[in-house]
Amino acid sequence: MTDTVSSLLAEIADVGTDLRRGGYTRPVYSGAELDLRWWFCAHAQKRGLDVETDRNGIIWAWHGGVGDDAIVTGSHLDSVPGGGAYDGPLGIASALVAFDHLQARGVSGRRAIAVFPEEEGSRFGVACLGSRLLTGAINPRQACALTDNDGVTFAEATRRTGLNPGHLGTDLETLARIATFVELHVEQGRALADMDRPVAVASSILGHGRWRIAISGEGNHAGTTLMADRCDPMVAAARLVTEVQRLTRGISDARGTVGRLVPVPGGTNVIAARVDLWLDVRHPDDVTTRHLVDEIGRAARKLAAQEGCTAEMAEESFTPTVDFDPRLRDRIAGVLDAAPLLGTGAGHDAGVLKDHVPTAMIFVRNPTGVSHAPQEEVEEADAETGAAALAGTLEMLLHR
Ligand code: HGY
Ligand code: MN
Ligand code: MN
Repeated sequence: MTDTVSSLLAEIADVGTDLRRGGYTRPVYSGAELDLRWWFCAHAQKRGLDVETDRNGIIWAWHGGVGDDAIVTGSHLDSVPGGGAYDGPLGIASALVAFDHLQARGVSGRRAIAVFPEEEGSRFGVACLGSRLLTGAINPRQACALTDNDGVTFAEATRRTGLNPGHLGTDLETLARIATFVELHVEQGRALADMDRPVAVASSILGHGRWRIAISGEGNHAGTTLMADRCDPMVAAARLVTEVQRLTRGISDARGTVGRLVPVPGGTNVIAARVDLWLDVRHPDDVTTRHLVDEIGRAARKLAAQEGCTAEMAEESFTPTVDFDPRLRDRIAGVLDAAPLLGTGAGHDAGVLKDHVPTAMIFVRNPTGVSHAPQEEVEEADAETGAAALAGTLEMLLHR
């Protein structure tokens, strides 16, 4: 096989391009993401891997047949709206090239590549939905009821891909097959660029959660409603966004983001009846995260009341801070030329799997440090270095 990580990524460079936002918009089970799933399966079959899609929509490509005690790598193919080319696909392309290296070196041992659906939670609102279903971290009935912006449920989207939503849920048999899971991912920051190193091994993942805040007021006509007669949720929402920034800035190392705000009904000449906004809060200490979110909830209710509105907040997902197993972490750093250890503020399926199977991550240098935007970057040489590092890691684990 003569594929390189860059040549593989070049094959999908036109899939899911977003001309309005820039970058890529590849929601789970959309045409674009289904095209990427097909692309991956074709490459896996070309390599003689046994390919199956499990009942949670996770694709598994097996070397050495389906069975226990497998060394597994993988990542995701779905993206955020207007995302970069590497967040997810770099891990998948690197896994294919790493398998080629192992094949060329005659390395035996059962291994697999996994592609997890809805890692970003961009379509149905819950991040790492596939790995949460696999591990039982989300109730399948709750997952089935999740809806996208068009009101399509996750159950219906699952059904349209040929899977039975009634079969979604914990899959201990599949989990038991994984001896170790290692995910390669583009670094979502500039630490490696500043260190002038190509790869790092993950030490931790920041705890993070998502909360939906609905601010309800009185929808009315923009021209016939005097300013004194308004209960305008958009005004309360605007003040809340700056209050999130002020409260979060008061806590070192906390991150608070409102990246999505949807007025209902959303007309230029209409005072909104309701504004839905989504809050993303992260901090190394989960108790601090909870306290900050509680403060933001109180601020939301207070700011809403000032405008004659009401505010309700609901948690959509929460993932506690993850510290990767130091022994596995250090074993991998050892075979990667004493690669630096790096914490990350970004969530990953590896973070969900960590409490169920031995799990690790490898990060590849991103010269811009930007992610979840078109400016995300990985240089060709680093991409190949990353795949070689993954191959070396998998070989070490296969010869454990
Ligand atoms: O949101 C995250 O941290 C990840 O990119 N899903
Ligand atoms: Mn990712
Ligand atoms: Mn991401």
